Amino acid sequence: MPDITLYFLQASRSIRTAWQLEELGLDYKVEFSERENGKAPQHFKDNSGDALGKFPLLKDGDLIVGESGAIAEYVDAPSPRSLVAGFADDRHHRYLCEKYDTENKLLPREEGMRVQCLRWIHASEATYALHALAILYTRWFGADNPAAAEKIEQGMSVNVCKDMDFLEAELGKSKGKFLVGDSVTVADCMMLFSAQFVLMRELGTKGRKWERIDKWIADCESTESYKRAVEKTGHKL
Ligand SMILES: N[C@@H](CCC(=O)N[C@@H](CS)C(=O)NCC(=O)O)C(=O)O
Repeated sequence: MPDITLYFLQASRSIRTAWQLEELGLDYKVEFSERENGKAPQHFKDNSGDALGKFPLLKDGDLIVGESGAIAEYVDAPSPRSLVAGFADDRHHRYLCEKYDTENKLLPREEGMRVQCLRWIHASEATYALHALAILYTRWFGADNPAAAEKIEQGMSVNVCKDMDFLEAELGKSKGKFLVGDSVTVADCMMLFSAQFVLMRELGTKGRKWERIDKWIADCESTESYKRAVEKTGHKL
């Protein structure tokens, strides 16, 4: 069994990683911290051994992997060598080269689905979190200039609504109840937190509702693996 430790900050993207580890049935330890004044406590950052002090953080033996998207690719993706033609179906080679998603459960082997999943890994941060955080930070730091803050929020909410419309439309196209088909993939594991974050804090949503997104969130939260991740880590939104 691998020697995996997940540094888990309460109410954070860390749940993305815990859910993937549960999906893959991996054994892992959790180093958990509540937030203090909304932040990760300094001692937790220091203990994690990573200078940036952001979570999730995964330790696999001596290796430290930061960034939830990079952790997803590290855990789920085969190493580049196993993508080389002729090696992909070699069971022995797969056993040696693919890190932990040896069955291609979370990152499908089929190219179209794989590309979709990779897109969602990156979109969860570079598009969805980016637009939502611009609004959150404006609310936090723009209080002394309410007119400018309002202008930024109105401007960014156009992006957020477009993002959510896109997610809604993609869910409509999926052949199953999850984002990329009828079983959980890394796309769901990465995107769930982003969508919950936008909706719960009403970051640019302008009072709108997205029915398919609401149903998908409920379906994700009802999976046994997600429930186990929440129970094991103590995650609360
Ligand atoms: N892009 C990074 C973002 C990591 C991040 O900002 N995590 C926040 C929690 S969601 C954090 O650790 N904050 C602690 C702090 O700023 O004190 C990722 O996806 O892992």
